[in-house]
Amino acid sequence: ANGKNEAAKLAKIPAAANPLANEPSAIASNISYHVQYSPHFSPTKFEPEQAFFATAESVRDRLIQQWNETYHHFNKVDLKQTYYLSMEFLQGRTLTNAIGSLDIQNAYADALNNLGHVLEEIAEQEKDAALGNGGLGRLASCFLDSMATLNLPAWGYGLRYRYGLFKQKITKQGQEEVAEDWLEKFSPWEVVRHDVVFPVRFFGSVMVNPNGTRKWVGGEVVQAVAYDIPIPGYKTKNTISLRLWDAKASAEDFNLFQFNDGQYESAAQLHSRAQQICAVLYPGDSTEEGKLLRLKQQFFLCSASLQDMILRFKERKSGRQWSEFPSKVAVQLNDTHPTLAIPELMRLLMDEEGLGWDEAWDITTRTVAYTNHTVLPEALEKWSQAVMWKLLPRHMEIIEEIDKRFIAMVRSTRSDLESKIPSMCILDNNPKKPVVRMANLCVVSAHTVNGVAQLHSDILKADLFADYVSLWPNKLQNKTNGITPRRWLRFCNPELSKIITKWLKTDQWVTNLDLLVGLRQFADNTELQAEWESAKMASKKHLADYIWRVTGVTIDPNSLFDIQVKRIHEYKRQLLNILGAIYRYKKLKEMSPQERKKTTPRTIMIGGKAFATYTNAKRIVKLVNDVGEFVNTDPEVNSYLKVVFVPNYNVSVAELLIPGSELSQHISTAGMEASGTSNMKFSLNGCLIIGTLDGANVEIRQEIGEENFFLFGAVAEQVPKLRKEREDGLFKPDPRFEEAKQFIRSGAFGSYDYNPLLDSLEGNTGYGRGDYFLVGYDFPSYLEAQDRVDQAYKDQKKWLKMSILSTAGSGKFSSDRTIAQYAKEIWNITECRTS
Ligand code: HBZ
Repeated sequence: ANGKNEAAKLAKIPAAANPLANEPSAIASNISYHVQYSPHFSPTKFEPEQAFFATAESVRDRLIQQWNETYHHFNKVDLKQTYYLSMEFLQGRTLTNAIGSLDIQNAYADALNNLGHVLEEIAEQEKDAALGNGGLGRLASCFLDSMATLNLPAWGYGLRYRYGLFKQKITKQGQEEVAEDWLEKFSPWEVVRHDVVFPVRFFGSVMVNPNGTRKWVGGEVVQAVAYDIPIPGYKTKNTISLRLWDAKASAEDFNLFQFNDGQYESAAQLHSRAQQICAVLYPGDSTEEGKLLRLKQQFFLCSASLQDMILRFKERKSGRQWSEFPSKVAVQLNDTHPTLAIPELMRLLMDEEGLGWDEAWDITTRTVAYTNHTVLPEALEKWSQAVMWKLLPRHMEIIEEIDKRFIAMVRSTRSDLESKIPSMCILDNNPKKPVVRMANLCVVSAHTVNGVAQLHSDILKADLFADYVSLWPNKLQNKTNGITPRRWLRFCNPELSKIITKWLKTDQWVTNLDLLVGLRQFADNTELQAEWESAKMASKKHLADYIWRVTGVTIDPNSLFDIQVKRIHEYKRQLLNILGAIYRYKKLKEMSPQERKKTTPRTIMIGGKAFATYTNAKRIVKLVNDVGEFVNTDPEVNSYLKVVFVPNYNVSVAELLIPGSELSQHISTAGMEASGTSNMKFSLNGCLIIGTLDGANVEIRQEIGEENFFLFGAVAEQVPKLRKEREDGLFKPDPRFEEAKQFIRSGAFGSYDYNPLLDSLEGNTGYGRGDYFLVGYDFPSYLEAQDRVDQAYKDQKKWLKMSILSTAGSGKFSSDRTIAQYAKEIWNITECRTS
C-alpha cells in the first residue's frame, strides 16, 4: 500500500472550472470528485483499485457527452442503421482503449501521476469483460470498434451475462473452471436504461383469432432491460452502443403472500427463473435443461433486440410505411446463434403489426443477413423440434411455413434440384430425432450469406452451401475477417507503434492500415532494424516477467519466443505442436553439449481454454503442463528448450503475449479453421507465422510474401483423400511421429493416462477418430518447417527483415477494411458523423 494514496488528500484538490476539460489538473479533480461523490468503497483509501474505478468514471463522463450527441445525431439524421446481433462480445478491458480513443493518454498519465499513481498499473486493475468464447466473440468486439471509428450508424446487441467465460485454473488434475465474476464490483462502463424494457415470452400456446390471424399467448413473460456500453471511435466524436439485455421478473411475479407464509423459495421462483437466463455464457448443453436454457438465451436476445429496433423505427418518424423498414434497418446474424430473429421478426410483423405473410417475408428477407463461422458439421446448430414446439410454438408454425414455401418454390422453379430438397430444407424430420437446421433457415431467409476468409467462403460455395449457390448464385459472399489496429497494435504495443509512426512520418496508419506498406522500403535499413529489435526485446522481457509471475517459470528473452494461443480444439492441433516439442526435446537429449550449443534456443508457449466437457481438449491441456514440468526441470536441455502453458488465456493476456512473440503457430488441419484472427494480430506485430494453408493464413501469406511465411502441411483438397487412405490402412507413419508418441506412452510425463488421447491419432481403434485431423500425415513437414524457422532465426538480420515485412503486409487485415466492405456490400449503409 502506498502511504501517499489516502483519499483524504484528494479533498484538497480544487474543483476544475470545467470538470470535462482535458488538462491534467481538470482530470485529476474529476477523478478526485468521483472518489468522493461516486463512492464504491469506504472513504479512507485511494489505492490502485479505488483509483481505477474513479478514473474509469471520469473517462466515462467524457464518453457520455459524445455518446449522447451520437445518439441524438443518429435519431435526427435517421439513416439506415445496422444492428449486429451476437450472443458473444469479447470486449476485454476498456480503460486504455477509451483513453486512447479520446486521445488523452498523456493527460491521464500526468493526472494520475499527480495523484500518486501510474496509469498502466491502474489499467491492470480492470477485469476483462469476457462475454464470449473465442474468435467469434472477439470479432464482434473488433467490429464494434471499427463501426464507431468509421462513423457508421451501427449498434451491437448482446446479452449481459452475469458470469462470462470461466477462469481457467491449472491444478495437478489439469484445467479447472472457476466462475468469472466480472460484475463483482460493478462495471463502470455500463449504463442501465430503466426506460428501455421489453417483455419476452416463453412457452404458452397459439390462439387463433376469429379473422384467422394468430397470436402467441400464455406461458411465462420475462422483462428484458437494456444495459448500454459506450464504444468510442478512435479520434472521432462518434460513440456507439453495445446494448446488452438483462432478464428480470416484474414485481407482480414476486408472490408476497407465499413469502409472508414462509415459502421463501417458491415466492421468488419466477424471479430466480428469470435470473437464470443471463446467468452464464454458454451454459453446458449436454442436458435437456441446458439445451432449453441456451435456446431461451438466444430467443431472449432476438426478441428484445427486434422489439427495440421496431420501436426505434416507429419513433424516428411517425406514420411511415413498413415497406421502408429494410431501407432503415440491417440485421447481421453473427453465426446461427441469433437465427430466431428471423421467425421473431415475421411474428412481430404479422401478429403484432398486422402485416400479411408476403409483406412480412419480403421485409424480413431484405433486412437479415447471416455470417457463417464454421464448416465443422458437429458445430452446425440443430435444435430439437420438440423443444422448439414447447418453448416457441408460434415460431415453429412460422418455420414450418417458411420451409413449406421454400420446398414449393424449388419444386416449381428448379425440378433439377428435387433430389437435393431433403438436405436443403429447414426441417429434418428424421423420426429418430426431428430437428430444425438453423444454418438452412438462415440461408433460405437471409439476403446475403458470408464466409469469413476467402478459402472458407470458397468451401461454403463448393461444399456446405453448394446447392443453394445453384439456386441463388449471388447470395454467397466473402468478407475476410479483420482486427482492430487500435487495440491490437497502437495500444497493446506502444513501443512498436512509435517506431512505425516515426518511419512512416505519420500516425495515420492507425485508421488507414494500408499505409503500413510504406515500411517495406525500410525493411533492410539497419537503423530501423535496430529499433525494431529493441522494441521486440522490451516486449519479450515484459512477457518473461509476466510468465514468471503466473507460472514461476523463468524464460530467457534471448530464446525464440514461439506462441500458440487459441481455444484448445483437436482441429487446431495443439497436439501437433506438443508432439513437435517432445521430438525436439528428445533430439536435444541425444546431442553432445557442443552440438546443443549450436541449436536455436526456444521457448514454446501454449495457452487456451478447453470447453468444460471436451475431454480430449482437457487432456491436451494436461499434457502441455506435464511436458512443461518435465522439460523445464531437465538441466541438460532447459537452457535450449522451455515449454510453458500460459494459464487463463484471455484478451488481456493476448495483449501481453502478442507484442512479445516472434513465431506463432496457426497449424489447423487445412479446410477446418474458418479464418483465425489471432494470426492477423501476430503478423501485425511483426511475428512470423508457421502455418498451414488454412483460413486467413492463405491471404496473410499472399500479403506478406511466401518467403516470409513458414508453410507446411496438406492442402484442403487433399484432406478427404488422405482421410480415406488413413481409413484404408494405407498410411505409413513417419518414425519421428512414432517416437514422439511412444515417449508419451512410456509414461515419461507421469502417471496420467494419455492413451485415449494418443489413440485418437491411431487407426480406427480406441477413441476411433483414426487421426481425423491428420496430425501424423503433417508431422514430417511440420518438423521440416520448424527446421527452417531455426535456420532463419540464426540470421537475425534476415529475421528482422521478415518481421518488418510481416507488419508491412498486414494492412489488409484491419477490421476497418472488413467493416467498410460489410457496410457497402451487405448493409448498404453510409457514414453518419457526429460533428
Ligand atoms: O470464429 C471462430 C472460428 O473458429 C475462427 O476460425 C474465426 O476466425 C472466428 C471469427 O470468424 N468461431 C468461433 O469462435 N466459434 C465459437 O466461439 C462458437 C461459439 C458457440 C458455438 C459455436 C461456436 O455454439
